[in-house]
Amino acid sequence: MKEAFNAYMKHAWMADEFLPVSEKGENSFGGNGLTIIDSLDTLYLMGLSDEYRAAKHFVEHDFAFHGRINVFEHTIRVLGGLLSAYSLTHEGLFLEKAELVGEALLGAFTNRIPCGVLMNGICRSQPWANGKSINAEVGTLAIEFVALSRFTGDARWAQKIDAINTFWSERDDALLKMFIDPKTERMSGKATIGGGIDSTYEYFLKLHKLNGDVLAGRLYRKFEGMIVKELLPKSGRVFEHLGCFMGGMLILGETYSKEGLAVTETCARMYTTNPSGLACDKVKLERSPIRKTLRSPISHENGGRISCLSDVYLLRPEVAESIFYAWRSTHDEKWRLLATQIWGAIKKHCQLANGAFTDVRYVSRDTPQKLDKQESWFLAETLKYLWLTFQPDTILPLDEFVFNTEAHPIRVSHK
Ligand code: DMJ
Repeated sequence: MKEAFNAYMKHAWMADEFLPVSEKGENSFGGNGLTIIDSLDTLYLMGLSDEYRAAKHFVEHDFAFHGRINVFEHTIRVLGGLLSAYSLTHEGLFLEKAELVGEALLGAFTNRIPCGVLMNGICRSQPWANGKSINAEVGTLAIEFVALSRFTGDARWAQKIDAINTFWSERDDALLKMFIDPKTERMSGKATIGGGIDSTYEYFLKLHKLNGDVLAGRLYRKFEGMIVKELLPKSGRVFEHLGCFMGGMLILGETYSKEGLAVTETCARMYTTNPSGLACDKVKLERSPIRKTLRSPISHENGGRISCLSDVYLLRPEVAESIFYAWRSTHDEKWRLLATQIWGAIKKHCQLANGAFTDVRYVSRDTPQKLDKQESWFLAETLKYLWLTFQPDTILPLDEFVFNTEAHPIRVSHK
């Protein structure tokens, strides 16, 4: 974390993202210092005090919330990052800035279903979504909005989430679909557990854990059963790395923790069975991998062959995340061994001489090729979950904190 963040500080300070091979920044999210805000809590938790101080100084003196706002990404990374920093430090500065961000995000609600993009305060959809909102853009605001209302005492954000949850409860008889028309409220497209829908399901459970929301708890139980029946990684299925968060979600939900642990094993195999030790971003499972259990954390014997459909590793966190939940729920050393193994491959293939880490391609070969992006989620999530797997459970106990989908811990309301 220290090396990755220092490289960003040196070459891309205040830019949204870091291109570590070119050694320059890129303002892909409106120029709001996204990487800094996404990294705040990790720096704080790991005790990297010089870097944390610089990041806090940025929030205090340089942070402005402007430009093209991606409602989903800015909610989970910027609003979530600020609320988490506030949850951990109780410093009013972070809540003040979170409120500023929350105020702008309210512009997405010209309808009950929010739009995906704000251009100078005007609602737009993602260019590729044909006027529709993406499911996860609608379902993944709940933790941040409800926490913001609780911390500020201003109910406006929580009211938006109540209205969205009513929308879900009117459609809870089948798995959710990818697109929602904000005007007609019609849902269309495919039902998956991968990108575009993933975190909607996660947030039902986490909102229930955050404040005991009864409707969210009921929705989670209903959808969880359908997910286990229809969307587990099984033979013949295509599965995205993004979908691997499902292991951790099922473990946290407890009813299907056995299935969650099995999903996590399968997802870990996406790394351990690849020659580079890094996972492909999308795979096909050739034969049911969750029928048997893993005998050794580094054995490749269980389950079927995994073939690579998208030969890149984008520093994604979902497998490290599920391993963290698996560790917390079982304390079985095999999860720490898997985390060590995954971390070794990341360090070997993704780290550059300047200390930064980058996305890579050709992970199905022995030696992947370096691309040119240090994703901000690598600092917010991947490194945090790997690190937490080796910390005592008293660091961020799961009955006191809920992690948003960008791994930003928010304190639950009864604590
Ligand atoms: C992160 O921004 C979040 O975890 C999100 O929910 C999904 N995509 C990325 C990481 O892969």
